[in-house]
Amino acid sequence: ATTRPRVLQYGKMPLPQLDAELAQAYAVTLLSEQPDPDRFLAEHGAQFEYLVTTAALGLPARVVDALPKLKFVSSFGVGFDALDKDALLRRGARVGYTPGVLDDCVADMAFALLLDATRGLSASDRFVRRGGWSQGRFGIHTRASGKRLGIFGMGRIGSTVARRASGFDMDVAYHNRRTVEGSPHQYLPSLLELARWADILVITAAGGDGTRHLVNAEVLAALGPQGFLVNVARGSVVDEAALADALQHQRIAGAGLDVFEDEPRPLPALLALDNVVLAPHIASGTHETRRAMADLVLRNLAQFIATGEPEAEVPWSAAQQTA
Ligand code: 8YV
Repeated sequence: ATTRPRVLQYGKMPLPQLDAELAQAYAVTLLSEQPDPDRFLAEHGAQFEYLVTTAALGLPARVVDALPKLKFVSSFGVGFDALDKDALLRRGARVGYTPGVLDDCVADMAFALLLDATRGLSASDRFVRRGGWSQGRFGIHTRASGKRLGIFGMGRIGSTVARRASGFDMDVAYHNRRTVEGSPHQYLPSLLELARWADILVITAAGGDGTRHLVNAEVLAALGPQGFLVNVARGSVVDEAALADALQHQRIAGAGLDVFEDEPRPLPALLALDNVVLAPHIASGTHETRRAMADLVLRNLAQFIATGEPEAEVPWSAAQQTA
């Protein structure tokens, strides 16, 4: 029998089947199950060239620095803000990820949150369950169709959200680091102007230092008391304390959030509010999409091992620097 390549798996995958498939194809060590992970790394770190992680777990510098032979990281997810870029570049390790295959489900979730927040669907469910219906009426809410939809971050996911919006007769404008060539939508040169223009602001921008807290108290004030915020990107893009304050004092009308600054701990102030819908980072969490992401994680790893070129590589990955 041929020996299977060694793989260090940083933690459990968001699709249990993938844990089994990795263990079948590779000699896998699950780092999170080691009695003392740091000691394991110190003693055995030099044995591993390949590592598997997820966008949510990320990869800290401490781990990269303990893997002197690391060549390739296959990450489950499209976000790469939690992978330590500097440590990986120093190591010369390349990084595969899973863009494209989750756009539809993330855009679907943006619309689910948008419709829920504007129509009060989750609040209405709580109302029915607590027997409120037999006591009185549920309040009236806000129409979603025909509204102005502002999209912050016009990448693959943002443009999929924009396509959905046309079915709701929405007017779409966007803000992005740069204008997107060929986009039929109006570009607004600042996030503040987009917030001022929009009835509903959807965040589909990358996380990381470049977007940290860009949605702040000023942007929320510009969105205004009739405005709604939807975030399916990263919690770090929004100043969550400022958002909770704006929701509490009705400086915006409502919000739908799939992501938070400190997951899995949404700011406690949010839990008490009826005008915000809270989801536990599930936008990509469908059988179909998680399967497609798992397949790409496996293909990236197998192809890197076989050819030295993964199918999909993060923009700053080592090879791209020299390309
Ligand atoms: C994943 C995500 O559910 O793709 C991403 O960047 O945040 C989600 O799709 C998550 O990363 C799984 O760990």
